Amino acid sequence: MKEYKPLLIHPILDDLADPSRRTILQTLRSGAKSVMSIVEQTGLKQPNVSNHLAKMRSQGIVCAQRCGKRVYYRLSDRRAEELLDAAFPNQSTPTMLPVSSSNLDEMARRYLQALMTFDEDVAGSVVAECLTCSLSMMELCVDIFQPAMYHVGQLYMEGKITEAHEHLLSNITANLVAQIFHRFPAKSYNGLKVMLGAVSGNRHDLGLWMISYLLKQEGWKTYMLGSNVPTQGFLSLVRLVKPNLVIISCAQEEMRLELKCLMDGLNSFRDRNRKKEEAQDMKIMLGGGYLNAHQDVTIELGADATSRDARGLMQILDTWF
Ligand code: B12
Repeated sequence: MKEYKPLLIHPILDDLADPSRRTILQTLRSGAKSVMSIVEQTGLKQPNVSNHLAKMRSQGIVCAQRCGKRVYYRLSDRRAEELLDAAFPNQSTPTMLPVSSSNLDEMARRYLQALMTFDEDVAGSVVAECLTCSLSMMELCVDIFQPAMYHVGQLYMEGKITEAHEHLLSNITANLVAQIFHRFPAKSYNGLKVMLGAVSGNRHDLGLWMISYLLKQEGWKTYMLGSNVPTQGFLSLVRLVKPNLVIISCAQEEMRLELKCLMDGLNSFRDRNRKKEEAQDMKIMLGGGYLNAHQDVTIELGADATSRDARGLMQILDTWF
């Protein structure tokens, strides 16, 4: 005779009988959400949603994850998703994607879609999902945010969004980058100093912020000057701090003259230092949109290296330090 194992009744089945919980669980089928976005999507009152989420969390049906100031809720396991699929077969469930390079593209597409709602909460929920899939800070920056922002540039060029949209979307992304940074442990100080800045006139500093956070995580002491740094001020800070590495970002050809001034100043500073034998050598890297399109300029201006993205930059640093 065949032996049947007793079926464990998942607590989610009780919850499906309650209309509010059913609505909340249905909303979570499309991925992690904050309380506010559940409230917006379901029309339920916020205390009601919070109450149900707290109870379902204690029963292990949903789990919570903090991303910056917000907490995102998602279905706790595959079984809960399967039960919901069985209960509502007509509505497809976008399943939680395991991390693999093939679905990083899909996540990037979803992040871009979320950005296009112009809603920080919605974009945050995709990032929360990426975190629950254990994406690294590097993957989030280079494989999710960067392609999405490049696409934003494309939409701007095609006249589909305005410069104000560009501002909003880069601020949403910059804010999320700053928030996720605190989710990853940083190594202890490695004894190395890096100064980062965008050449005078260049207001594009999102990529630099990513690099700055990634280096901090690796134990570097960072001096992040941000966007549009006046050349003379940049040079005097380099003389004062004497970093081991200077990272300069330049997005457009129009800034080439300023970039040359900055590079000439940095090169004469390190030539003087090289004559003093006790002074440490300082490496200089150039990058950003302009250098990505004109890599030869790196050598021409006397920098040591360039890279198309933060991942390549880290690989070069591994060989230097
Ligand atoms: C967001 C954005 C803005 C924001 C910037 C906000 C901010 N705080 O950064 C705002 C709205 C201010 C802006 C303004 C302008 N922008 Co704009 N902007 C963009 C956009 C859409 C995304 C840039 C971005 O954040 N990318 C994501 C980051 C992660 O990528 P990244 O910068 O390339 O950085 C990575 C790598 O390059 C590398 N890297 C970066 N720096 C360094 C340094 C070193 C040493 C190394 C090794 C590597 C490295 O690592 C980073 C991480 O992996 C781009 C589109 C694009 N294709 O880049 C246009 C883009 C750069 N902008 C452009 C233009 C024309 C402008 C404006 C003139 C008008 C406009 N479109 O609004 C002004 C100019 C302002 C100025 N004086 O600088 C053009 C430039 C074209 C060109 N080549 O001349 C682009 C390409 C859009 C386009 N297709 O028209 N912009």
